[in-house]
Amino acid sequence: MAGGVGGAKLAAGLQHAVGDALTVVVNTGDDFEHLGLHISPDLDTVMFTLGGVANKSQGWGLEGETWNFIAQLERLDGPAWFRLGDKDIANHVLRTSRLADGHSLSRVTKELCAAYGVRAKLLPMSDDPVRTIVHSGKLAIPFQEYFVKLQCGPRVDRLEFRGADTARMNELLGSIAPGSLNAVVFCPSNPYLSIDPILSISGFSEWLRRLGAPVVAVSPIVAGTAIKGPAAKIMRELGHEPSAKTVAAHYRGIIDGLLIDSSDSELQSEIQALGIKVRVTNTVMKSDADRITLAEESLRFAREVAKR
Ligand code: FO1
Repeated sequence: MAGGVGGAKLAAGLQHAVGDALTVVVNTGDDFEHLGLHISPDLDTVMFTLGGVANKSQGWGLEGETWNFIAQLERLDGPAWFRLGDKDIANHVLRTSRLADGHSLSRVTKELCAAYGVRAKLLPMSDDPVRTIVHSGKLAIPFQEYFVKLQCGPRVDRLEFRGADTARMNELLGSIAPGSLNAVVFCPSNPYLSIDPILSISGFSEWLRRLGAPVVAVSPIVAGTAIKGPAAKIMRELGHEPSAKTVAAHYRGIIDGLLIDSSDSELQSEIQALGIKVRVTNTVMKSDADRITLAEESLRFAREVAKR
């Protein structure tokens, strides 16, 4: 299960490890309509990363991008705050057009993934709309305005996943037979912004339990901070201490094991006291090799957890 950048990196490592045996359930709470285009940022980040064409330094969008469209949009006083690269626009236009033809987001994702040579199966968490809304004081801020326009500035009082109560789980998940998976891995994405929207879909947690597969998560918090993004800031704003222990407590009852970074090894016993098994390893992925090593470590850990 994955959201944006951190999740996509481990998903790429898992794809290297198990190829087309991998299914990635991707958050769509970041999706929004912009300039008449349906934009699915996390699906694109995972797809580009698994297709080997992601802009690694930026964390989103395509490598080798040009920006003629957004420069012209700026000249026209259009909403250039959400930067759309010239090649990236082809992606959004095609997705929007296929959706308008009545195809599902899953179908469109499958077509785009084939075009980008992605071997894993990417599944939007739902084909129905779910939108993350950030409640800050009296404001209800649509996610991309919070994340990009406001640079994650506003204090998060509450997160709403609008539509989650009526959204149906991706129906393709129903075709995964209980007992058929070696592991479920929560990639090191933001627990609140990327994993919770997926878990909020009615029926998802029950489906996960019925699968009977060991569920392990990789902590996105290392030494009290997030590698990238607002996870630590949101933890503090929601009244928690930013640490791998908070991640463990957040996933308690859903995960069987948590992989934490060596720099957090002193948290191992506290987390085990929560009834969650712990693996201490390097969870910071600086290279492709790191992604593969962490992926293989996660799968080994899941097998161990399953045996106990
Ligand atoms: N993130 C930004 O911080 N600034 C941007 O201008 C921006 C543009 C953008 C365009 C397409 C796309 O798929 C993602 C984009 N992102 C941008 C990332 C996006 O905000 C994602 O929601 C985050 O990566 C969080 O998942």
